Amino acid sequence: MQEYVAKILVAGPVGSGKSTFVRTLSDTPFVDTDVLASEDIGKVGTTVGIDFGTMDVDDVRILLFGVPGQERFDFLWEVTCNGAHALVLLVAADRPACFVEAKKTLKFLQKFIDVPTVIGLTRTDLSEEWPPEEVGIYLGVPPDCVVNVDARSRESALETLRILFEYVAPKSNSLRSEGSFSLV
Ligand SMILES: Nc1nc2c(ncn2[C@@H]2O[C@H](COP(=O)(O)OP(=O)(O)OP(=O)(O)O)[C@@H](O)[C@H]2O)c(=O)[nH]1
Ligand SMILES: [Mg+2]
Repeated sequence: MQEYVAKILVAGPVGSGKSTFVRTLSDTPFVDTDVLASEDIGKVGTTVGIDFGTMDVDDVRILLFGVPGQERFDFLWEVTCNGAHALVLLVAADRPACFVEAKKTLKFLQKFIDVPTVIGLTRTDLSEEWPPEEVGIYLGVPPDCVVNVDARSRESALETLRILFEYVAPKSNSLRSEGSFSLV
């Protein structure tokens, strides 16, 4: 029986890997809300609802909520961020134009929540890497809160959560801070 619940919001621009990240991590059947994209966004489907998955780590049940990337769904960002304990903002490294979107999304969410935040740079294998320092400066977050992640890899996605729980959250004191999670 899990004693604690941690609600994690997974946000970021279209195609940054939010649905993939939640699906990769979830131990329970992933709630998928993708539909066929009506325009060319470089992939077949896009999320129009709220992705949901869960995983248990020690005595913590982690609830993963993935929101759509499209700005027209920002009402879902606002609803879903309510009560979130932490934010994972994914940004695709091979789509530099999306960094502007990512910054807008972060600013939008920061109007509603002030929680430990990790920036996950995805798809770095497809593009020249942006140094985390530069991404951090651009997005206005400390550079050590920016990590590379392959959303398709459970190990890599777990590493992002590990950094969030064991490194970023203790600094902000707003998540359990003993660093006792064993995300293996
Ligand atoms: N090569 C590569 N592909 C990745 C990586 N991370 C995610 N992807 C792929 O990038 C795509 C991301 O798609 P989604 O997970 O649907 O993205 P999303 O952020 O949910 O997009 P929307 O719901 O449309 O906002 C998928 O095809 C993933 O397999 C990575 O690190 N490297
Ligand atoms: Mg999605």
